[in-house]
Amino acid sequence: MHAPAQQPSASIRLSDYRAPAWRVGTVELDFDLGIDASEVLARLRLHRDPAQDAPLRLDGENLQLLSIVLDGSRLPATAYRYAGNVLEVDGARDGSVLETRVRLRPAANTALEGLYLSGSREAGFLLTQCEAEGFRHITFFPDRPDVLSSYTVTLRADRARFPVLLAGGNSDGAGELEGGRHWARFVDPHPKPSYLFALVAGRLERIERDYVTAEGRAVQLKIWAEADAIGRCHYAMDALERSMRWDEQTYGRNYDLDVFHVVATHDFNMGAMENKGLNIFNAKCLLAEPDSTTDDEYRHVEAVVAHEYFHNWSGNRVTCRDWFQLSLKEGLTVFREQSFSADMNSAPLKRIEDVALLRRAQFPEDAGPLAHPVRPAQYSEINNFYTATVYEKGAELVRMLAGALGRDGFRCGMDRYFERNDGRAATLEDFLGALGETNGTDLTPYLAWYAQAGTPRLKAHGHYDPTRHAYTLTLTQHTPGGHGAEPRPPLPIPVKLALFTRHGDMLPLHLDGQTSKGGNELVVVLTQVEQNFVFTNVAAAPVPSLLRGFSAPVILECDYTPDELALLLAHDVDGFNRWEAGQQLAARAYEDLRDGTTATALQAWCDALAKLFDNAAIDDALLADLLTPPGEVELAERETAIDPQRIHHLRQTLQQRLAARLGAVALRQRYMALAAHTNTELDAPSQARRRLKRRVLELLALLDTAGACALAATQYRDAPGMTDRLAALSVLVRSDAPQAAAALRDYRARHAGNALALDKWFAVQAQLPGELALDRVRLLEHDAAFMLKNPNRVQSLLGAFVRNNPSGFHRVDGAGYRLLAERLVALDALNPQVAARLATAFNGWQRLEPLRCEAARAVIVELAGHRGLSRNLAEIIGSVLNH
Ligand code: B3K
Ligand code: ZN
Repeated sequence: MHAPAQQPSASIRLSDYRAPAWRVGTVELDFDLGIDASEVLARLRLHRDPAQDAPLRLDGENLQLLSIVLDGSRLPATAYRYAGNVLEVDGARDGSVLETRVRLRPAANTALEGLYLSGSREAGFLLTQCEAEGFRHITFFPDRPDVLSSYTVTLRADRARFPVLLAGGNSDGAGELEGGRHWARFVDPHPKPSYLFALVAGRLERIERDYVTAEGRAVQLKIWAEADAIGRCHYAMDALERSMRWDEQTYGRNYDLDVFHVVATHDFNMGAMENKGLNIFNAKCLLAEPDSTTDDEYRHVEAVVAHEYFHNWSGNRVTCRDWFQLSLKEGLTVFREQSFSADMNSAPLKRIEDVALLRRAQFPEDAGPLAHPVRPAQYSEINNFYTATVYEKGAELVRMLAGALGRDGFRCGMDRYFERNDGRAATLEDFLGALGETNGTDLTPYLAWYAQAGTPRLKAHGHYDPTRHAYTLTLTQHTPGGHGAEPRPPLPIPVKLALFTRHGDMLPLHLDGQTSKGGNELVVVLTQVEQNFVFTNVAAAPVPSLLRGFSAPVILECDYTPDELALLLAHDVDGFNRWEAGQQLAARAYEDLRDGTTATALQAWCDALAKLFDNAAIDDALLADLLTPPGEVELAERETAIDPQRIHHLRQTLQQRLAARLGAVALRQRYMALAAHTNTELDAPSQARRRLKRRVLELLALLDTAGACALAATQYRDAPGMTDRLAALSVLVRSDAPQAAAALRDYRARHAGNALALDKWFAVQAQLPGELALDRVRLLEHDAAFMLKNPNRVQSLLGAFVRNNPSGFHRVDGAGYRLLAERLVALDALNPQVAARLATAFNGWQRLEPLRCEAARAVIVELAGHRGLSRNLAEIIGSVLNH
């Protein structure tokens, strides 16, 4: 099962896809549930593909087989073989019924895949996680997404220990059994793949709400959580209702069962899971209340609730043929969630947040050894492909398609896609086909985006001809990297653009050779390696605003002067591009500092922001984002020999210069004005004020540390909610302030019983910049509340350290790398999925400066040689090392 990293593990290839030789029409599952041991009886009605002559082979991992019965006869040991995670059965025919009985050990399942225990043996509850291949840890089955079956599930358990019994689908009866036991049955009328199966059993409380769909179906919405958490589920209920209405109005999609269950658990490998009719959520993506949840987390809860709900159509009713098509459901559902969140909140801020995430998480992935296409061609462990590329870049590709078709065209195409593929396991070709055909457009050129890794570079060069009053924009594309010599055809790149006068006004656009649309913004699509676009009637050399709204996931290289960027920062009406101009200018300013060159960009950046700082018309939240330069990870992407501590230092200096330009007096005044409105309301202006207040305090801390820390200590003490409390705590900790220790003690005592709040206590300390971080992390690992077994806790301490704290993790002595490697080995034995995700922090080590590069290499080589690594971790380490 566990292959050492040096040996290439068997790869699954897209090109090897074959339709299943055996399908399962109906499944009846009977669970006899217990914490230490559970038994599963599965009754499968089998259908054979007459075109294939293959024996019946079912997936099954770590299953203790108790009995096997085919068409009513118990099979002798000679009639089946269970080896290498496959059960092969002789004598099955089309229409045969196979019954297997297996025993599972939920409490011993630390991988949190299949059936497992959340929480303690005494008080915890049982639940399942099946995507991608967890169902084979529950019973023998053709565990692949193109086998769709009708499920009837019966749960039996002790009533006192498991008062609540839930499975996906509609309720189909419940009752008492002898000996204090009870049962409940669920029937799902919609055939589904095995990865969407789920059950939950234990002591849970619920809140509920009646909902009537646009089509008139009465639905009970029920959110379940442990007693101490149920009071924090009301925000998620509201978000769920908003999501359901939005999908009805925007896509005409209605919910399709009588009940929709949502369950919160503290033990979960990822954010949440869209199981049919029974979504299961990591508590951190569901629970929310002012005292322990920040504004960012509130928005995240809303987004994840929406994402999982939207999967009911994009993923569940229309599912994926195979896991190579994962982005068909994930990219599309992220895009749907992004549109929803933009409608519920501020659209430009949402766009800024999403592009910042893409750059922080996906661009580095796409530039390093873990790069893969949105539709990968092969994999060893599918759980390693739930990546920023499949999700976030995948969403960008859907956004380009939606943009190409326009609002109505996209909606018609989506209607066609859902109708034509309802109840089917589809491919990306089905998706592009439906969208294109409805609109009489051939979208197949966009398939190239799905097939190649790497972030394309788009060069833009403008030339103004004063005699012809013509402005020629030359666009050139190039996608670097790629393993081997695969051809890299030009991609269709939609570039939304506008032209500005030197006074900051937008020009009406006349694109040569095209009937003018008469507007002052348009989209040109680059389809060749290089193309010229000529604009006429341009009175003077303009400043182009390119890739507005981030119309394609590329890196734009444009020879702007600092003044031109400052002009866009001051005047662009596209909120995203305004921010983007500021980011580009800040990056130039950073380079000025780094290279000791003339500080024109630095000056222009500071001057432009000083003006905006005094501009009352600008939104507080946008201003906060404008006052934030690109993050350390993003700045590192511009370097060749990366020294993360130097980058941290330079970025701090950059912000210090900005703070000095704004001035301590002005910063303090603005802080006081914002602090006068302190509340815990979630309306946009209140959230925006908190966001700006935090940024202003952070900037002040770089200028007048003692003064800012005094303000922070007061803010910490008086904070009515978590956003203000955590912001203040973070400023104190990061400034290494004398007040930090007391605040940390207070926080710890105040939130001792709240795991999610405690996670933030670990995370804020793991992000101490520089050399101080490692010792703090080591110390915190000995804290009684630290557990390697809990993914959220691992993420809050180790994840925050290795991923969000480059200057702390990348110590020149390599101690950060050694700590990570040691913890990975321990973690891998418990939970391979979490270990593998953490290990991606080694991505990009080849581009570190020589000392760190060598230190990292030595550690990774040693780790790769470790015997008995899981397939998950081995694949990541192998890829990181070998490419
Ligand atoms: N589909 C799940 C992710 C499953 C991850 C499996 N390792 C959550 C989501 O994207 O909605
Ligand atoms: Zn998803």
